[in-house]
Amino acid sequence: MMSLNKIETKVFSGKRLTPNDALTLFESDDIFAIGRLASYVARKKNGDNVYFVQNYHINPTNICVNRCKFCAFSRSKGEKGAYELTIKDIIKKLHPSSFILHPYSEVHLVGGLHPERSFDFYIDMVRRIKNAFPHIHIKAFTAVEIDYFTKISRLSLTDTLRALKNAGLDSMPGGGAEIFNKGIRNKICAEKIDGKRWLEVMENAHGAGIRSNATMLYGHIEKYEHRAEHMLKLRNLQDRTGGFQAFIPLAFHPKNTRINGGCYTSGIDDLKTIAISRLFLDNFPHIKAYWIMLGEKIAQLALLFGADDVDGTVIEEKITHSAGALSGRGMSKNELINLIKKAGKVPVERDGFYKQVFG
Ligand code: V47
Ligand code: SF4
Repeated sequence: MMSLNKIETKVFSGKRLTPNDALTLFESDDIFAIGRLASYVARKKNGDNVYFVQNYHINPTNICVNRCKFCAFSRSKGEKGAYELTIKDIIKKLHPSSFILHPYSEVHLVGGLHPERSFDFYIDMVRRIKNAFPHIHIKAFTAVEIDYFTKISRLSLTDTLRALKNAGLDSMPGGGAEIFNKGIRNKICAEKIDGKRWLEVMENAHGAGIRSNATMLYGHIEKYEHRAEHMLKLRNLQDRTGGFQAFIPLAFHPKNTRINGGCYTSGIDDLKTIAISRLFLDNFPHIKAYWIMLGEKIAQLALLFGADDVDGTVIEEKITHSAGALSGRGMSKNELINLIKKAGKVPVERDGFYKQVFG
Protein backbone atom coordinates (compact mmCIF):
# COMPACT_ATOMS: atom_id res chain seq x y z
CA MET A 1 0.00 0.00 0.00
CA MET A 2 1.32 3.43 -0.95
CA SER A 3 1.99 5.74 1.98
CA LEU A 4 -0.20 8.79 2.21
CA ASN A 5 1.85 10.45 4.98
CA LYS A 6 3.14 13.30 2.83
CA ILE A 7 -0.32 14.09 1.53
CA GLU A 8 -1.76 13.96 5.04
CA THR A 9 0.82 16.48 6.24
CA LYS A 10 -0.08 18.78 3.34
CA VAL A 11 -3.81 18.57 4.03
CA PHE A 12 -3.45 19.19 7.78
CA SER A 13 -1.25 22.23 7.11
CA GLY A 14 -3.64 23.62 4.48
CA LYS A 15 -1.24 23.14 1.54
CA ARG A 16 -2.53 22.62 -1.99
CA LEU A 17 -2.41 19.14 -3.52
CA THR A 18 -0.72 18.66 -6.89
CA PRO A 19 -2.19 16.58 -9.75
CA ASN A 20 0.43 13.94 -8.78
CA ASP A 21 -0.96 13.88 -5.24
CA ALA A 22 -4.44 13.33 -6.70
CA LEU A 23 -3.06 10.41 -8.75
CA THR A 24 -1.43 8.91 -5.65
CA LEU A 25 -4.78 9.11 -3.88
CA PHE A 26 -6.67 7.53 -6.80
CA GLU A 27 -4.13 4.68 -6.87
CA SER A 28 -4.27 4.08 -3.13
CA ASP A 29 -6.54 1.44 -1.59
CA ASP A 30 -6.57 3.19 1.78
CA ILE A 31 -10.14 4.38 1.41
CA PHE A 32 -10.53 5.11 5.14
CA ALA A 33 -7.47 7.38 5.22
CA ILE A 34 -8.70 9.25 2.12
CA GLY A 35 -12.19 9.58 3.59
CA ARG A 36 -10.86 10.80 6.95
CA LEU A 37 -8.80 13.52 5.23
CA ALA A 38 -11.71 14.63 3.03
CA SER A 39 -14.03 14.70 6.02
CA TYR A 40 -11.55 16.91 7.87
CA VAL A 41 -11.55 19.40 4.98
CA ALA A 42 -15.35 19.28 4.57
CA ARG A 43 -15.85 19.94 8.28
CA LYS A 44 -13.46 22.91 8.15
CA LYS A 45 -15.49 24.39 5.29
CA ASN A 46 -19.08 23.56 6.22
CA GLY A 47 -19.05 22.12 9.75
CA ASP A 48 -21.46 19.21 9.99
CA ASN A 49 -23.96 20.89 7.66
CA VAL A 50 -25.29 18.95 4.70
CA TYR A 51 -27.35 20.94 2.24
CA PHE A 52 -30.42 19.92 0.26
CA VAL A 53 -32.84 21.82 -1.95
CA GLN A 54 -36.48 21.34 -2.85
CA ASN A 55 -36.11 21.40 -6.60
CA TYR A 56 -37.76 20.20 -9.77
CA HIS A 57 -35.74 18.92 -12.74
CA ILE A 58 -37.32 19.64 -16.11
CA ASN A 59 -35.82 18.67 -19.47
CA PRO A 60 -37.67 20.76 -22.09
CA THR A 61 -36.65 18.43 -24.94
CA ASN A 62 -34.57 15.32 -25.59
CA ILE A 63 -34.09 16.23 -29.25
CA CYS A 64 -30.41 16.97 -29.70
CA VAL A 65 -28.13 17.54 -32.66
CA ASN A 66 -25.04 16.29 -30.77
CA ARG A 67 -25.91 12.66 -29.90
CA CYS A 68 -23.00 12.04 -27.50
CA LYS A 69 -22.05 8.35 -27.26
CA PHE A 70 -22.62 8.16 -23.51
CA CYS A 71 -26.05 9.80 -23.63
CA ALA A 72 -29.09 7.51 -23.56
CA PHE A 73 -31.49 10.42 -23.11
CA SER A 74 -31.20 12.18 -26.47
CA ARG A 75 -33.08 11.46 -29.69
CA SER A 76 -32.97 12.88 -33.19
CA LYS A 77 -35.94 14.88 -34.49
CA GLY A 78 -38.66 12.50 -35.68
CA GLU A 79 -37.11 9.47 -33.95
CA LYS A 80 -39.31 7.27 -31.74
CA GLY A 81 -39.33 8.59 -28.18
CA ALA A 82 -38.41 12.17 -29.15
CA TYR A 83 -40.37 14.81 -27.21
CA GLU A 84 -40.58 18.57 -26.84
CA LEU A 85 -42.38 20.41 -24.05
CA THR A 86 -44.00 23.75 -24.69
CA ILE A 87 -43.49 26.65 -22.29
CA LYS A 88 -47.08 26.08 -21.20
CA ASP A 89 -46.27 22.42 -20.36
CA ILE A 90 -43.33 23.57 -18.22
CA ILE A 91 -45.37 26.20 -16.36
CA LYS A 92 -48.07 23.58 -15.76
CA LYS A 93 -45.56 21.23 -14.14
CA LEU A 94 -44.58 23.99 -11.71
CA HIS A 95 -48.17 25.07 -11.13
CA PRO A 96 -49.31 26.15 -7.63
CA SER A 97 -51.72 23.21 -7.28
CA SER A 98 -48.69 20.94 -7.07
CA PHE A 99 -46.69 23.70 -5.35
CA ILE A 100 -48.78 23.10 -2.19
CA LEU A 101 -47.28 19.59 -2.05
CA HIS A 102 -43.87 20.59 -3.38
CA PRO A 103 -42.72 24.04 -2.26
CA TYR A 104 -39.76 24.22 -4.66
CA SER A 105 -37.21 26.96 -4.32
CA GLU A 106 -35.30 25.93 -7.47
CA VAL A 107 -36.03 24.67 -10.96
CA HIS A 108 -33.23 22.88 -12.84
CA LEU A 109 -33.75 23.13 -16.62
CA VAL A 110 -31.44 21.42 -19.10
CA GLY A 111 -32.17 19.85 -22.44
CA GLY A 112 -30.94 18.81 -25.86
CA LEU A 113 -29.72 21.13 -28.60
CA HIS A 114 -32.92 21.44 -30.59
CA PRO A 115 -32.37 21.98 -34.33
CA GLU A 116 -35.34 24.35 -34.82
CA ARG A 117 -36.11 26.27 -31.66
CA SER A 118 -34.99 29.91 -31.67
CA PHE A 119 -33.09 31.78 -28.98
CA ASP A 120 -36.23 33.88 -28.42
CA PHE A 121 -38.02 30.69 -27.38
CA TYR A 122 -35.53 30.17 -24.53
CA ILE A 123 -35.63 33.82 -23.48
CA ASP A 124 -39.42 33.63 -23.43
CA MET A 125 -39.27 30.38 -21.44
CA VAL A 126 -37.08 31.92 -18.71
CA ARG A 127 -39.12 35.14 -18.62
CA ARG A 128 -42.47 33.37 -18.33
CA ILE A 129 -41.27 31.01 -15.61
CA LYS A 130 -39.87 33.98 -13.66
CA ASN A 131 -43.10 35.98 -14.07
CA ALA A 132 -45.23 33.05 -12.96
CA PHE A 133 -42.97 32.02 -10.03
CA PRO A 134 -40.80 34.98 -9.00
CA HIS A 135 -39.62 33.18 -5.83
CA ILE A 136 -38.18 30.19 -7.72
CA HIS A 137 -34.45 30.23 -8.51
CA ILE A 138 -33.94 29.37 -12.18
CA LYS A 139 -30.81 27.23 -12.64
CA ALA A 140 -30.74 26.55 -16.35
CA PHE A 141 -28.68 25.68 -19.43
CA THR A 142 -25.30 23.98 -19.47
CA ALA A 143 -22.30 25.70 -21.05
CA VAL A 144 -22.98 23.47 -24.08
CA GLU A 145 -26.47 24.94 -24.50
CA ILE A 146 -25.17 28.49 -23.99
CA ASP A 147 -22.58 27.98 -26.74
CA TYR A 148 -25.37 26.65 -29.01
CA PHE A 149 -27.48 29.75 -28.22
CA THR A 150 -24.64 32.00 -29.48
CA LYS A 151 -24.85 30.14 -32.80
CA ILE A 152 -28.63 30.32 -33.20
CA SER A 153 -28.85 33.93 -31.94
CA ARG A 154 -25.67 35.16 -33.66
CA LEU A 155 -25.00 37.15 -30.50
CA SER A 156 -21.68 37.32 -28.69
CA LEU A 157 -21.21 35.11 -25.66
CA THR A 158 -21.52 38.10 -23.34
CA ASP A 159 -24.71 39.36 -25.00
CA THR A 160 -26.25 35.88 -24.95
CA LEU A 161 -25.56 35.52 -21.23
CA ARG A 162 -26.73 39.05 -20.51
CA ALA A 163 -30.03 38.49 -22.35
CA LEU A 164 -30.69 35.31 -20.33
CA LYS A 165 -29.80 37.01 -17.06
CA ASN A 166 -32.12 39.94 -17.86
CA ALA A 167 -34.91 37.46 -18.60
CA GLY A 168 -34.51 35.91 -15.12
CA LEU A 169 -31.73 33.28 -15.25
CA ASP A 170 -30.25 33.00 -11.74
CA SER A 171 -27.46 30.44 -12.15
CA MET A 172 -26.18 27.66 -14.38
CA PRO A 173 -25.80 23.92 -13.74
CA GLY A 174 -22.45 22.22 -14.27
CA GLY A 175 -23.29 19.71 -17.01
CA GLY A 176 -21.50 19.24 -20.31
CA ALA A 177 -17.99 19.31 -18.82
CA GLU A 178 -17.64 15.51 -19.15
CA ILE A 179 -13.84 15.01 -19.38
CA PHE A 180 -11.77 17.87 -20.80
CA ASN A 181 -8.96 15.68 -22.17
CA LYS A 182 -9.14 15.96 -25.98
CA GLY A 183 -8.40 12.31 -26.84
CA ILE A 184 -11.04 10.95 -24.46
CA ARG A 185 -13.58 13.65 -25.27
CA ASN A 186 -13.32 12.90 -29.00
CA LYS A 187 -14.09 9.27 -28.30
CA ILE A 188 -17.18 9.85 -26.13
CA CYS A 189 -18.69 13.10 -27.46
CA ALA A 190 -16.95 14.24 -30.62
CA GLU A 191 -19.70 16.71 -31.57
CA LYS A 192 -19.70 18.55 -28.26
CA ILE A 193 -17.81 21.83 -27.65
CA ASP A 194 -14.28 21.18 -26.45
CA GLY A 195 -13.09 21.63 -22.89
CA LYS A 196 -11.51 25.00 -23.67
CA ARG A 197 -14.84 26.41 -24.87
CA TRP A 198 -16.69 24.94 -21.85
CA LEU A 199 -14.28 26.78 -19.56
CA GLU A 200 -14.56 29.96 -21.65
CA VAL A 201 -18.38 29.95 -21.38
CA MET A 202 -18.13 29.51 -17.61
CA GLU A 203 -15.52 32.26 -17.27
CA ASN A 204 -17.82 34.63 -19.16
CA ALA A 205 -20.87 33.56 -17.15
CA HIS A 206 -19.03 34.25 -13.90
CA GLY A 207 -17.90 37.58 -15.35
CA ALA A 208 -21.54 38.44 -16.11
CA GLY A 209 -22.48 37.70 -12.49
CA ILE A 210 -23.98 34.25 -13.16
CA ARG A 211 -22.72 31.65 -10.71
CA SER A 212 -22.51 28.01 -11.79
CA ASN A 213 -21.57 24.48 -10.86
CA ALA A 214 -19.02 22.18 -12.49
CA THR A 215 -19.20 18.44 -13.18
CA MET A 216 -16.94 15.58 -14.26
CA LEU A 217 -18.26 12.42 -15.93
CA TYR A 218 -16.14 9.51 -14.71
CA GLY A 219 -16.07 5.73 -14.93
CA HIS A 220 -16.20 5.30 -18.74
CA ILE A 221 -12.92 5.12 -20.73
CA GLU A 222 -10.93 7.81 -18.93
CA LYS A 223 -7.91 7.14 -16.70
CA TYR A 224 -7.15 8.63 -13.30
CA GLU A 225 -4.71 11.08 -14.90
CA HIS A 226 -7.58 12.53 -16.98
CA ARG A 227 -9.63 13.09 -13.82
CA ALA A 228 -6.69 14.94 -12.22
CA GLU A 229 -6.17 17.04 -15.37
CA HIS A 230 -9.91 17.88 -15.45
CA MET A 231 -10.00 18.98 -11.83
CA LEU A 232 -6.83 21.05 -12.27
CA LYS A 233 -8.47 23.06 -15.07
CA LEU A 234 -11.50 23.70 -12.88
CA ARG A 235 -9.36 24.73 -9.91
CA ASN A 236 -7.36 27.15 -12.09
CA LEU A 237 -10.52 28.81 -13.41
CA GLN A 238 -12.02 29.01 -9.92
CA ASP A 239 -8.83 30.79 -8.76
CA ARG A 240 -9.56 33.47 -11.35
CA THR A 241 -13.35 33.89 -10.99
CA GLY A 242 -14.59 32.34 -7.74
CA GLY A 243 -17.89 31.76 -9.58
CA PHE A 244 -18.28 28.01 -9.04
CA GLN A 245 -20.57 26.99 -6.19
CA ALA A 246 -20.33 23.20 -6.27
CA PHE A 247 -18.44 20.39 -7.93
CA ILE A 248 -20.45 17.29 -8.85
CA PRO A 249 -18.69 14.09 -9.93
CA LEU A 250 -21.14 12.23 -12.21
CA ALA A 251 -20.89 8.44 -12.18
CA PHE A 252 -21.23 7.03 -15.70
CA HIS A 253 -24.32 4.85 -16.32
CA PRO A 254 -23.87 2.42 -19.23
CA LYS A 255 -27.34 1.19 -20.25
CA ASN A 256 -28.61 2.15 -23.71
CA THR A 257 -25.39 4.06 -24.46
CA ARG A 258 -22.87 3.50 -27.25
CA ILE A 259 -19.81 3.20 -24.99
CA ASN A 260 -18.42 -0.26 -25.76
CA GLY A 261 -18.00 -2.45 -22.71
CA GLY A 262 -19.18 0.33 -20.39
CA CYS A 263 -20.14 -0.74 -16.88
CA TYR A 264 -21.44 0.81 -13.67
CA THR A 265 -18.87 2.43 -11.36
CA SER A 266 -17.97 0.70 -8.09
CA GLY A 267 -19.01 2.10 -4.73
CA ILE A 268 -15.34 2.43 -3.77
CA ASP A 269 -14.56 4.47 -6.90
CA ASP A 270 -17.58 6.71 -6.22
CA LEU A 271 -16.46 7.41 -2.65
CA LYS A 272 -12.83 7.92 -3.64
CA THR A 273 -13.78 10.36 -6.40
CA ILE A 274 -15.95 12.40 -4.04
CA ALA A 275 -13.19 12.44 -1.39
CA ILE A 276 -10.36 13.32 -3.80
CA SER A 277 -12.40 16.12 -5.35
CA ARG A 278 -12.97 17.55 -1.85
CA LEU A 279 -9.22 17.41 -1.19
CA PHE A 280 -8.05 18.71 -4.57
CA LEU A 281 -10.67 21.42 -5.23
CA ASP A 282 -9.73 23.46 -2.18
CA ASN A 283 -11.34 26.60 -3.66
CA PHE A 284 -14.79 25.03 -4.24
CA PRO A 285 -17.22 25.77 -1.40
CA HIS A 286 -19.32 22.63 -1.95
CA ILE A 287 -19.02 19.03 -3.18
CA LYS A 288 -22.31 17.52 -4.23
CA ALA A 289 -23.16 13.82 -3.91
CA TYR A 290 -25.94 13.70 -6.51
CA TRP A 291 -28.05 10.89 -5.08
CA ILE A 292 -29.77 10.17 -8.40
CA MET A 293 -26.48 9.02 -9.94
CA LEU A 294 -24.81 7.55 -6.86
CA GLY A 295 -27.91 5.85 -5.51
CA GLU A 296 -29.37 6.80 -2.14
CA LYS A 297 -27.03 4.59 -0.08
CA ILE A 298 -23.70 5.59 -1.64
CA ALA A 299 -24.82 9.24 -1.54
CA GLN A 300 -25.39 8.85 2.19
CA LEU A 301 -21.93 7.30 2.68
CA ALA A 302 -20.43 10.11 0.57
CA LEU A 303 -21.38 12.49 3.41
CA LEU A 304 -18.63 10.77 5.45
CA PHE A 305 -16.19 11.16 2.52
CA GLY A 306 -16.24 14.92 2.04
CA ALA A 307 -19.58 15.71 0.36
CA ASP A 308 -21.76 18.38 1.96
CA ASP A 309 -24.72 18.51 -0.47
CA VAL A 310 -27.09 15.83 -1.79
CA ASP A 311 -28.95 17.97 -4.36
CA GLY A 312 -32.67 17.67 -3.86
CA THR A 313 -36.15 16.37 -4.38
CA VAL A 314 -35.61 16.32 -8.19
CA ILE A 315 -39.11 14.80 -8.85
CA GLU A 316 -38.71 13.86 -12.52
CA GLU A 317 -35.24 12.62 -13.47
CA LYS A 318 -34.81 11.55 -17.09
CA ILE A 319 -31.12 11.71 -18.12
CA THR A 320 -29.66 9.13 -15.71
CA HIS A 321 -32.76 6.94 -15.71
CA SER A 322 -32.57 6.60 -19.50
CA ALA A 323 -29.10 5.09 -18.89
CA GLY A 324 -30.19 2.60 -16.23
CA ALA A 325 -30.08 4.52 -12.92
CA LEU A 326 -30.88 2.25 -10.01
CA SER A 327 -32.06 5.10 -7.76
CA GLY A 328 -35.64 6.34 -7.34
CA ARG A 329 -36.90 9.24 -9.45
CA GLY A 330 -37.51 11.67 -6.63
CA MET A 331 -37.23 11.94 -2.84
CA SER A 332 -39.42 13.84 -0.41
CA LYS A 333 -38.03 16.50 1.90
CA ASN A 334 -38.48 14.15 4.87
CA GLU A 335 -36.62 11.34 3.15
CA LEU A 336 -33.72 13.69 2.40
CA ILE A 337 -33.64 14.93 6.00
CA ASN A 338 -33.67 11.35 7.25
CA LEU A 339 -30.86 10.31 4.92
CA ILE A 340 -28.69 13.20 6.17
CA LYS A 341 -29.51 12.75 9.87
CA LYS A 342 -28.77 9.02 9.79
CA ALA A 343 -25.26 9.91 8.55
CA GLY A 344 -24.83 11.96 11.74
CA LYS A 345 -25.00 15.27 9.85
CA VAL A 346 -27.14 18.39 10.18
CA PRO A 347 -29.65 18.86 7.33
CA VAL A 348 -29.86 22.42 6.04
CA GLU A 349 -32.48 23.31 3.45
CA ARG A 350 -30.92 25.75 0.99
CA ASP A 351 -31.87 27.89 -1.99
CA GLY A 352 -29.97 28.06 -5.28
CA PHE A 353 -27.28 30.26 -3.69
CA TYR A 354 -26.82 28.06 -0.58
CA LYS A 355 -28.76 30.47 1.64
CA GLN A 356 -30.71 28.67 4.34
CA VAL A 357 -34.44 28.32 3.68
CA PHE A 358 -36.66 28.20 6.76
CA GLY A 359 -40.00 26.48 6.76
O1 V47 B 1 -23.92 16.81 -18.95
C1 V47 B 1 -25.40 12.09 -19.59
C2 V47 B 1 -24.43 13.51 -17.74
C3 V47 B 1 -25.17 15.58 -17.30
C4 V47 B 1 -25.02 10.11 -18.74
O2 V47 B 1 -25.25 21.47 -11.67
C5 V47 B 1 -24.62 11.07 -17.83
O3 V47 B 1 -26.50 21.09 -9.94
C6 V47 B 1 -23.98 9.45 -16.36
O4 V47 B 1 -25.03 18.01 -15.24
N1 V47 B 1 -24.31 8.46 -17.23
C7 V47 B 1 -26.41 16.36 -16.93
N2 V47 B 1 -24.09 10.74 -16.64
C8 V47 B 1 -26.65 16.32 -15.43
C9 V47 B 1 -25.94 17.42 -14.70
C10 V47 B 1 -26.36 17.79 -13.35
C11 V47 B 1 -27.15 16.95 -12.61
C12 V47 B 1 -27.54 17.35 -11.32
C13 V47 B 1 -27.18 18.58 -10.81
C14 V47 B 1 -26.39 19.41 -11.57
C15 V47 B 1 -26.01 20.74 -11.05
C16 V47 B 1 -25.96 19.02 -12.84
O5 V47 B 1 -25.48 14.21 -17.17
C17 V47 B 1 -24.63 15.66 -18.68
C18 V47 B 1 -23.74 14.46 -18.70
O6 V47 B 1 -22.49 14.77 -18.17
N3 V47 B 1 -24.85 12.27 -18.39
N4 V47 B 1 -25.51 10.76 -19.83
C19 V47 B 1 -24.84 8.75 -18.43
N5 V47 B 1 -25.15 7.77 -19.28
FE1 SF4 C 1 -27.20 16.21 -26.31
FE2 SF4 C 1 -26.37 16.70 -23.81
FE3 SF4 C 1 -27.14 14.19 -24.51
FE4 SF4 C 1 -24.86 15.21 -25.49
S1 SF4 C 1 -25.29 14.79 -23.30
S2 SF4 C 1 -26.46 14.15 -26.67
S3 SF4 C 1 -25.37 17.39 -25.72
S4 SF4 C 1 -28.46 16.02 -24.46
